[in-house]
This record gives sequence, C-alpha cells and structure tokens, in this order.
Amino acid sequence: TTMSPLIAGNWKMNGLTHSLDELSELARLLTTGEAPRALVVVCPPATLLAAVAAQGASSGIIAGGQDCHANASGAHTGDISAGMLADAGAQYVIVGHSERRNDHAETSDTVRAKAEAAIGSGLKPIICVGETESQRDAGEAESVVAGQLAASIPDAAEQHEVIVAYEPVWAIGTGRTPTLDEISQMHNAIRARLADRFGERGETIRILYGGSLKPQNAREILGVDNVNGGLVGGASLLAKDFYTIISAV
Ligand code: G2H
Repeated sequence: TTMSPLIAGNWKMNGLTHSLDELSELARLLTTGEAPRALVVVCPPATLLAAVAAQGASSGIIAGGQDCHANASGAHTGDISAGMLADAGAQYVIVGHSERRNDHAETSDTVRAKAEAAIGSGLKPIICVGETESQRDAGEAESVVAGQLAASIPDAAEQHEVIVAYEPVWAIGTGRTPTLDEISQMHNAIRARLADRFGERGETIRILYGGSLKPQNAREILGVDNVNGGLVGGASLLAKDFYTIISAV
C-alpha cells in the first residue's frame, strides 16, 4: 500500500504552557530538515489543544485530542465533546486508549460510540486496542484484539477514515516491546480482520504500533510490514526524540 505513515505523539497528562517550547523546537526541526515522510500529529492535554493547533499549523503539525465524550453536548461535567475538539483545531482524537479503558472503565462499546461521535464531528478517530500480559501469556492476544476491533470500530469506517493503534498493554510506558515477529504477526492479523470486514477499504486503514516506541527502536519497529506509523507516549515529550522517531519512517 502507498499510504503515508502517521506518527502521533500522545502527551497524556503531561504538559503545561511551557511545553509549547518543545513544540516550537519540533516545528523548527520539521521545517529546517528534510520534509518528513510521515503525517505528524500531536495530542496534548485539552488545555493546550488550541495552542498546539495554532502553533503547529505552519510546520504541518496536526493537533489531536486524547479522548472525547460520545455525546455532542449536555450535562457531563469535566468531559469534552468531539465537536469541541474540532472547534479548538483538532483533526484527530485518540479513543479507547488502555489508560481510558482501565482508569475510566471504558468498554469497546463505549469506545465505538466515541469513535462515531468523532466521525460525526469530522475528526479521524485513532482507535486503540491491545492485550494485557496475562492475555498474551494465555495465548489469547489475537482473539482479544480481534474482539476489541470488532466492537470498537464503527461501521461508519466504511465511508470515513479511522486509524487503528495496536498497543500491547504490557509495553505501555514499561520500556518493554514485543519482538519484531510478534509485532508483525499481530499487525498482519489486524490487517486480515480489517480486510475481512471492510474489503478493499480495510487495506487502506493505517495500523499504528504503540508502546515504548523510542528513538532506539523506532526504525526497526516502523519498518515492519503493516506497521503504518506509531503512537508515541513518553518519547513524544522531547522534541529531539520525537523528531528522531518521525524521521525513522
Ligand atoms: C502507549 C504509548 C502512547 P509510551 O500508551 O500511547 O505510550 O510510548 O509511553 O509507552
């Protein structure tokens, strides 16, 4: 396939206004070096979203949210709708990150509803899936991920762009990564599921890898077949590291 790779930075609950200095540095690196092959997305805390969208525009950095509510508006204290993210300048939104699934008891049905809301507001949802360590040890990794894919991806993906991110829970923020064979096997399995369900369109859905992606392992992981980019947490907080990962594709 010829789709351009996509590298998304997930700042999680890190970043105050001064973090925008790192964004300026990233913008400088992106505009002074060779143009990146990858689409570059930065998902900051919601408080910085409008600033990231404004500041990133001239260097091609695209802003994304980290979560959205499934409803368009209403009495949901502390939540943010997809339309609000779009209004602040976001073009993407992460849904179903394992930290949301765990910390906020989000099920795949919730995640699908959020992805539908995102699409309804013109955002591209980055839909996260991934098995826990005990599920992998029990030989259930592929079936768990297949179940999450089936329930988390809305039918609207037939007409609208969605992105899948495979993030094995045990690799998140741990410094541990699956072997290249394990990544390859899972990404091929995900591709097969997407093709089964969405036909030719399923071949064009990006499948990102996430979980302890770093400058040191980015080139080999992002070079695996059916790995169409990455979702980067810790290593996206420093412009230099994130730029190295972006440049690895
Ligand atoms: C996985 C990833 C980004 P990290 O959660 O979503 O984080 O790269 O810190 O493992």
